[in-house]
Parts: sequence; structure tokens; C-alpha cells
Amino acid sequence: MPKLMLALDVLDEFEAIKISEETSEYVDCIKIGYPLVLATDLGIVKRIKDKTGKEVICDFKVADIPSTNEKIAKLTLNYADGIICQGFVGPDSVKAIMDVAKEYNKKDPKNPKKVIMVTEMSHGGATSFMQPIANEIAKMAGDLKVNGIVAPSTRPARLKELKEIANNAFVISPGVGAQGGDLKEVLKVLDENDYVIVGRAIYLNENPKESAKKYKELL
Ligand code: O7E
Repeated sequence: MPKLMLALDVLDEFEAIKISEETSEYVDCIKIGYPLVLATDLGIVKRIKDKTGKEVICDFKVADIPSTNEKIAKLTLNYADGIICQGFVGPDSVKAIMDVAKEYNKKDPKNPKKVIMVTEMSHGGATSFMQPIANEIAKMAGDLKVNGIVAPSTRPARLKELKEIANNAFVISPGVGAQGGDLKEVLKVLDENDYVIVGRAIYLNENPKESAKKYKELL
């Protein structure tokens, strides 16, 4: 049974806190990204963690040269339990982030920081440039031993292939709900170490708590 990750892409702090508190009974982890952090500030990560007691992962899809990735990772992991980066920038850029995570983990081994790398994205355009190189990116994820990869629920066959290639990495997978991914097919691929990511189908629902409950039960 995979876990449920809430993609909290709302643009208002009050709403973000309200939804994260209401749904926390059913949600295993919260993912926040540019929309909420740019609408508020990076401290929102700590405020949501304090209110919910949940792990918060920052989805900044970091994609820069190693030294810039390092700076972004240091600032982000000061608050967040994990960080999402792009794999297409190559192993040195990803390693720069992993090195920052290792430093934090030496200081606080009980709460290890996670580095999660995007392989192939869930939207249609990802088939143009990302899909042709995604298997190699997934192989790099396995070789580097990143903690997790991102792979698409909108294409369950690709999800399966990427998960197999990335070997020991857990998978966090967006595309169920608003993007139309077939949860039944996704559940044939993912296991208890993995996460199904749901955003709009929960936070835009008139009753986010009920929607989160429904997804948790379906999982
Ligand atoms: O479609 P929704 O509303 O359920 O939200 C999906 C979330 O996953 C949203 O935050 C979006 O930015 C993110 N996402 C994708 O939809 N597709 C991808 O390929 C990758 C991500 C993502 O989160 O990457 C890091 C996990």
C-alpha cells in the first residue's frame, strides 16, 4: 500500500494551514513548491511542519550547476525534510545536493534528509525531450543512490519501467486526480515504500478532508 503525499499548491497561508491540518489524519507527507513558497516565504515549511507534525518535502525541481544547487539545498534543507531536484542536469549537480543532505544527516541522523530526483514528468510535453532520456536518468538515480525518484502516474507502463531501473529508490508519483491518471493501474506498480501525489483533487475539493480520506481508503 503506497502512501499519500499532498501537493499543497495553494497561494494563501491561511488556506494552506487549514487544508494541511484538516487532511493530516489521512496524509503521510506534504509537498510544497514554488506556488506556496513564493506566495509566502520559506518559513512556511516550518509552520506547516509545526501544525501537522508531517514530513514536508520542498519541490523546487532544482536544476542548476553544482555550486548553485549546493546553495539552494543548504537553504531548503534547513527547513524541509527533503528536496526535489531535476536529474537531466547530470550527476555532479545531483551529487552537490546529496552532499548537503549528508552534512545535515551527520548532525541529525535521526531525521535523515531525502533527495528525490525527477526522471520523467507527467504532462504531455514530457514525451518530447524528457522521455527519450528518462531511462538513463533513472539509471543514474540508482547509481547515485538518491533516496527517491519522481515518475508519472499518467503513464503506468513508464512508471513501472522507471521504478525497475531506479532499483532501490522509492517512487513519488504525480498524475492521479486532476491529471487523469488511473489509480488502479498505478497501484499495480507502486509498493509500500512509494507515494501517490495528489494535489488539486484534494485541495480544490469542497471538502478536502473527505477527499483525502477517500484517496487514503483507495490506497
Ligand atoms: O495535478 P495535481 O494537482 O494533483 O498536482 C500534481 C503535483 O505534482 C503538482 O505539485 C505538480 O507540480 C507536481 N508534479 C507533476 O504534476 N508532474 C510531474 O511530473 C512532477 C511533479 C512534481 O511534483 O515533481 C516533483 C514530485
